[in-house]
Amino acid sequence: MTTKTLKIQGMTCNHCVMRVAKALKAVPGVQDAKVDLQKAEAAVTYDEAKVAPEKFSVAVVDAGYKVV
Ligand SMILES: [Cu+2]
Repeated sequence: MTTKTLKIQGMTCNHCVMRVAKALKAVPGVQDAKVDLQKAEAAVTYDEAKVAPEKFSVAVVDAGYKVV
């Protein structure tokens, strides 16, 4: 397992946090996603054999936010 931290742009409340966390956790190979509103960050724990981190930005954009 590997953990990668993403900088997320556009989150304004806990609802956004939930949306981003849900989107990231829905990516196959992702085990956990911890999203921090204050830091505007998401820590994604994933199986590097199953998923490439590029997929994370796609999931975040699909949820309506941006990875910076
Ligand atoms: Cu929000």
